[in-house]
Amino acid sequence: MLTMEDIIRDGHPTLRQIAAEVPLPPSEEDKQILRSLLEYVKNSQNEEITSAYGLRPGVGLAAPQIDVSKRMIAVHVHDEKGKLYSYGLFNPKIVSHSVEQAYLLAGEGCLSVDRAIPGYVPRHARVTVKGFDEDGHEVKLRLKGLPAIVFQHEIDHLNGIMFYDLIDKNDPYKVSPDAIPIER
Ligand code: K2U
Ligand code: NI
Repeated sequence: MLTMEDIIRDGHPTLRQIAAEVPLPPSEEDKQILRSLLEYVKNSQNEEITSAYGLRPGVGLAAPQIDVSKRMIAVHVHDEKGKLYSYGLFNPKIVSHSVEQAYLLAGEGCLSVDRAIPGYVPRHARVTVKGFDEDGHEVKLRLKGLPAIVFQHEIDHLNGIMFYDLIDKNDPYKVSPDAIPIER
């Protein structure tokens, strides 16, 4: 199982690379990596496992964060109505998005960043994501709220973007007036 020792930290060059497309149908190795990412996120939301292994809780994880520069992400998060979004995706892509923006009121963190960075991270309020599941079948997701934020954070990792890149340096709490605040 993956632990925090497998997660590379800010400053590691892999976090700034553009990750490579995963050839489909996926190899057994790539399927195993995808499964390990989702397993980490699920484990990190289990009190017993997090305390036994010292995991930082998370709702998503991208392959570059374990020093694998391939386009794979895992998300395991509930929306405000309690609906679970649990996905491991190859080659995820935002195919359309709202003009309207949204941001996490609590700001964002990152398992690869060991310090708190204050400020709002403006993101698309709604996104449509296409990707491929571990069997190589296409998945199309229409997302809003916290799941939309999480998928954008993870897809950013595939493009070498860290959440703090998106915080306004001059006014970290600046957001457009019609941006939607989201509780975690
Ligand atoms: O990619 C990662 O580093 C995992 C992040 C993902 C994330 C952070 C902020 C906003 C959206 C996604 C971890 O989940 S950070 C911990 C966390 C836990 C619950 C809600 C938000 C963030
Ligand atoms: Ni992150």
